[in-house]
Amino acid sequence: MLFETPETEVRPVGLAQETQRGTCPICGMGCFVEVKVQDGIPVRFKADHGSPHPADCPRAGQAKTYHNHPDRLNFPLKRVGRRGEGRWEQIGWDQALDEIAAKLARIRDTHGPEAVQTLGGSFKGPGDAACWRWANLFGTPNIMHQGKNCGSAEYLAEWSVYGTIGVVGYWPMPYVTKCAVFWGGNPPVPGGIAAEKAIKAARKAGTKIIVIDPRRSEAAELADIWLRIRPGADGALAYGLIHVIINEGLYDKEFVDKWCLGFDELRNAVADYTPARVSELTWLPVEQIIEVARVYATHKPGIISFGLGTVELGNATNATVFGKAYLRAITGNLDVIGGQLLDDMPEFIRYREELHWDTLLDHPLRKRDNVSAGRWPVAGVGGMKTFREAMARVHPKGPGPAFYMMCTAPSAVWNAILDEDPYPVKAVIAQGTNSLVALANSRRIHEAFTSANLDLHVVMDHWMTPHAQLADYVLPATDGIERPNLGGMWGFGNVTSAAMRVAKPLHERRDDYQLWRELGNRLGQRGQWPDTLEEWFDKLLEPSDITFAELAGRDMPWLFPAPPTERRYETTGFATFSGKVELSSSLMKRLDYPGIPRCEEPGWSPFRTPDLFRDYPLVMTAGASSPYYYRSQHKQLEKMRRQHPKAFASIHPETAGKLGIGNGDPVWVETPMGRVRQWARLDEALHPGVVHADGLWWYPEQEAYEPHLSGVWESNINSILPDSPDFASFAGDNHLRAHICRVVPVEAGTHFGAD
Ligand SMILES: Nc1nc2c(c(=O)[nH]1)N[C@H]1C(S)=C(S)[C@@H](COP(=O)(O)OP(=O)(O)OC[C@H]3O[C@@H](n4cnc5c(=O)[nH]c(N)nc54)[C@H](O)[C@@H]3O)O[C@H]1N2
Ligand SMILES: Nc1nc2c(c(=O)[nH]1)N[C@H]1C(S)=C(S)[C@@H](COP(=O)(O)OP(=O)(O)OC[C@H]3O[C@@H](n4cnc5c(=O)[nH]c(N)nc54)[C@H](O)[C@@H]3O)O[C@H]1N2
Ligand code: SF4
Ligand SMILES: [Mo]
Repeated sequence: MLFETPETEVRPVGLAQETQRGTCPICGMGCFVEVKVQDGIPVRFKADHGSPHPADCPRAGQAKTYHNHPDRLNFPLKRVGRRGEGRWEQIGWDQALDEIAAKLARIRDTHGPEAVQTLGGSFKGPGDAACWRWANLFGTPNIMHQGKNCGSAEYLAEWSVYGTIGVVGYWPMPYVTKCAVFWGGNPPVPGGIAAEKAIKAARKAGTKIIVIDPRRSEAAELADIWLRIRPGADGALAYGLIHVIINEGLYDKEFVDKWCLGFDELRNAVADYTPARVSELTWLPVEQIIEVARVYATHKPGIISFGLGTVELGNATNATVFGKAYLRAITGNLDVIGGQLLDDMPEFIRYREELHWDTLLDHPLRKRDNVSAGRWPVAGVGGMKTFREAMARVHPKGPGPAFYMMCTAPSAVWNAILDEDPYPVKAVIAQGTNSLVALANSRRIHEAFTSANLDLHVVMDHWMTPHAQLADYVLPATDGIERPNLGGMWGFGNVTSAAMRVAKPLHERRDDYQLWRELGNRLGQRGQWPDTLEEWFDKLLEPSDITFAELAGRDMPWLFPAPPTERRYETTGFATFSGKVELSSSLMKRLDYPGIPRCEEPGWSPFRTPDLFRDYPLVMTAGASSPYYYRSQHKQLEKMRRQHPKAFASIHPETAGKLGIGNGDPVWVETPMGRVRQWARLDEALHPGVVHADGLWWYPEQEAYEPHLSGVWESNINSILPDSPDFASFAGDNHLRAHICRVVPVEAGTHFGAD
């Protein structure tokens, strides 16, 4: 890099305590640490076992290294060369903010506020919510963050069918939950030791554990029944399970008669999904399909989990996520303790009000819906209004985590920049996302980010990522130890935890919140933004009559909602237009979707594109979470790299043998869009026809600038995945798992692309 980073400038902190409670700086999960602070410098981190979620994942030991890493971004940078050339000038925050605000004002005045697109990542803490609040006040409906890909389809399906989200945050309750289905989710990795213990305890107490996953995942290891499904066949499986449950009369007749509309339509929709046909489509034995249907329907109460493996399947996502919702409903598992309790936002935090739901829906400057609403109405402002209307009786203040749902579809963002379709997007402000690595069709994203059409591109991050390298301004963000944290900022989850800022930010790092506050103040939003993040937290906590500092200072620094009660629908009805569970959704019909989705194959698949499958004869899924990384992150941490040094393509030994590939060999993973290099890892537990490719790889140790961009074209599977709108789910998200590929050995002596 062409700028200097002073090594050791640390400001005094002046905090008296030696050992303090804070949040782990490494990822947005915000787990609690005990930190020893000496002369204002955090010198030792330990998991805080007296807290609700101690920092004890495999990355936790890297807290100090992460916080002090020499490659961290510490100063605002302004591009002086071409985009991607890697030439930067260090500037002050005021200059950066003045220039960015002036450009935004010009863009707003010329093209309208909708010409500004924000991009966010996986959950990163309070900056995310501040971003949505800012976008709302500014008047742009073009908000995109990774929640689009990591869940929106599943939540929208739940909203459409029963009006409230039931899938988040519930674990099997030992002795109460009789069956837990982990479908496309692998809790022991995202949830760590606590999740593993919870599953083990439940199983010991008699809960039947079912895991549906093409890989023998950590969760599969703990299961009574593991369904090694073909990636992307989940919709067929869901419809097949419903078929068996209806045919065998195992559904909850009383609940269905009294509370469900559209049962006959559902029965017809699944009529063709006989166990024999589903077996052919899923590559699962007929007996196993029937067994799982019976076990789930007869062991009640039961839960079916959220899972990324079921929401990133493109066209196949639709029947999968709706199918999961129907299964919960027709078995009478909705809103019962130990089953799928329906969750809404807790009242102890002023979240909805602070995010200005109403102004978002009717902003005076905003004339247009987001750039993807034409194609996917469900994820636009208009769609949001329809959902809100349907839910009004039960959720008068509006639904819970609504911003999550309103995100623009990624493919539509690139079209808006490159083709000005349906209207121009001229500015991108990206915070906490490495979109060039994380989203499908990286080449098109690269084209958009380097396009002359884009007048302004700002990135705020901890590191100079391949995405940041293409920005005009790069801004340094604080991490969890040097900023305060109020957990639960995406509005999910019903526990809110608080932790103070433990150390003063190093160098010129600033809270993500401050980017939005400072831009807001320069753009006509004065009076809307408390000066500090701590003060904003105070405002959010007003309904609880507690300040942020008081909450964080408690021995038990978290707020729990009232204990759950069940069957609340008996007094309120469900939060749908009819007040019933709508197996055929009237809301979806109003938005021009079918009431019950058709079960579709993913865009490329053995059954949908058999000709293509002859050339690419393996089914590929990509990007399952690794315990050593959080999505694209942490590749800078040497100790993690020792555990998982590069991108691996897991393949069955028999298949590898036929292809002349040995364990550890470099291989090309090829799709119809191109190839990337990964390293073979032999895995006997996989189906011989299935490959798992590591996702989100880049190599921070390689040259950061064009054409290398830290090796972004080398192993990153998303550079060879399509982002065709035709491949997206009904929510417009990227299709990131369940494709087809071929795997071939890398010829000896091959040099990779850029060098
Ligand atoms: N093929 C395939 N693609 C996938 C997936 C898959 O399974 N398969 N998974 C998808 C999913 S679920 C997700 S969530 C996305 C993830 O996509 P992204 O969110 O874009 O990626 P992350 O790796 O989570 O983080 C992005 C950046 O945030 C920065 N960061 C971390 N903390 C902070 C902070 O506090 N402030 C700021 N400003 N920056 C911070 C990190 O340094 C990192 O560069 O990828 C998606 N892409
Ligand atoms: N350590 C760690 N923790 C994380 C993350 C991380 O990267 N690392 N990422 C965070 C983020 S952003 C998210 S969204 C959550 C996600 O958490 P989870 O929902 O648990 O997601 P993953 O572990 O990515 O994927 C779950 C499983 O889906 C399986 N799968 C792949 N394709 C298919 C398919 O076609 N059908 C089915 N049924 N299953 C399939 C994979 O093999 C994998 O085991 O985790 C969060 N926590
Ligand atoms: S790295 Fe993330 S998940 Fe692991 S302890 Fe730290 S905050 Fe928690
Ligand atoms: Mo995610």
